[in-house]
Amino acid sequence: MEAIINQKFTSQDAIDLEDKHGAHNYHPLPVVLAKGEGVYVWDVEGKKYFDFLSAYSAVNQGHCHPKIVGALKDQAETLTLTSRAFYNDVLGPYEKYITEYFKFDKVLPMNTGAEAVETAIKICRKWAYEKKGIPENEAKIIVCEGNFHGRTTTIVSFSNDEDARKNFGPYTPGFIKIPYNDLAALETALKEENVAGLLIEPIQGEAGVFVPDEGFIKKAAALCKDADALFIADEIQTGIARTGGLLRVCGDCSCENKCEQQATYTRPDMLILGKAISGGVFPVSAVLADDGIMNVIKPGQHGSTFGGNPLGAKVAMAALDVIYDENLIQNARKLGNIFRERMEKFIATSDLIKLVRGKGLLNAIVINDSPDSSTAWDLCVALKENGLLAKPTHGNIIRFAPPLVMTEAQLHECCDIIEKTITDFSK
Ligand code: IF1
Repeated sequence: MEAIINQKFTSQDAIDLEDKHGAHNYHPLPVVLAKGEGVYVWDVEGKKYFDFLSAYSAVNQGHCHPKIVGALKDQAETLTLTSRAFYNDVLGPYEKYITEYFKFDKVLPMNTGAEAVETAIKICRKWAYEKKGIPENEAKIIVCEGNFHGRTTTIVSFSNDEDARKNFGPYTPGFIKIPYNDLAALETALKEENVAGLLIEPIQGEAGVFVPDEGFIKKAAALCKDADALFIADEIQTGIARTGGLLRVCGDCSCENKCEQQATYTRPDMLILGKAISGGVFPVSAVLADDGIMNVIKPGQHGSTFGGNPLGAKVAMAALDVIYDENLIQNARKLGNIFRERMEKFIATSDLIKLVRGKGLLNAIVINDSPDSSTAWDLCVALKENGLLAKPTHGNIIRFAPPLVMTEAQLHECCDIIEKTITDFSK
């Protein structure tokens, strides 16, 4: 066994090993990465690529950020895990840090995004029974068609992606599904009996970076408030500067600092964060809420062995520091505008691409071909050959989400690669 750890493998070896020994729950692009730094990753053979996925928006701060990795190293040599059976000297400071950062009374720390979503669902239900007076076991949570919130049995119960859902039943009841971006449908659903809350992505990622109408989120939150239902924002993918605000619920404001001072800010009753909260260095997720909601959870009622561990807590503080240290909110907004402007100009000349959409540096191009064709996949393979890594998503869409530490010159270089690849592909 020792031999395999030190052995040198080619890319093909690594692919073969995964194929033989790993469950086939993914279909990756054929590239094997061995190193990352900032906006770049390198494969086993030493070829360099721009990373235009950022591990699904987890690596917003760039690969192997020295401040974040430094925090990891220091804490790893000091104390990694105590469990919550005992206090540790990092969790308290982290909880103060993150609640001040996002302006909520309390945080409940978890590890993965799906766990944080599950946590929010549990808190919402408990709040509904104990504060809103909904009869036990009757609480309903509104969700949207095309949602992606993770892969637990409860979460896939309200997915409408057949791959994610089929044959994983029996499904958890208690969810009402409405179309995304449909205020009338939300208003109707909120009139049903025993509605506890709305769980929503401010931009739908998996659905193909679907941006709702201007003002939709603000109005949806207001409708929830009127109906005494919790507005629960899943910002796991959209949050932490990705979409050009600290959070997407901050809207398209032009604030330079903390976004809650802006008139456009919509404050969710519960905020769910994951991915980039640790810069992709370690699994860290969180649910934030004020006391009136969070205090329904008492000792023994929820938890996790690793949730709130000192290693993750230190990493998260460093990763959140980097957002303001390096002006990543402003950079994401500026580069996003440049990216969409260039793509729009290019699309006007291309029959292959229909449109570009997104906010900040969470963008997608929609391909002018049947959703079942392999064009998006083939284009991503061609992009890879030309030194840029992106991933196709449902219905012939390619998501473009580079690390937010990219420079303007690098972004233009990337746009050149994308335009040249599409032009050559169309020939
Ligand atoms: C995979 C998509 C991205 C998420 C939102 C919760 C979670 C996610 C809004 C769960 C996770 C991922 C996971 C990844 C694919 C991916 C994804 F294509 F499916 F939609 F990012 F765009 N809420 N998103 O986006 O977080 O438990 O994974 O930490 O491989 O499943 P997790």
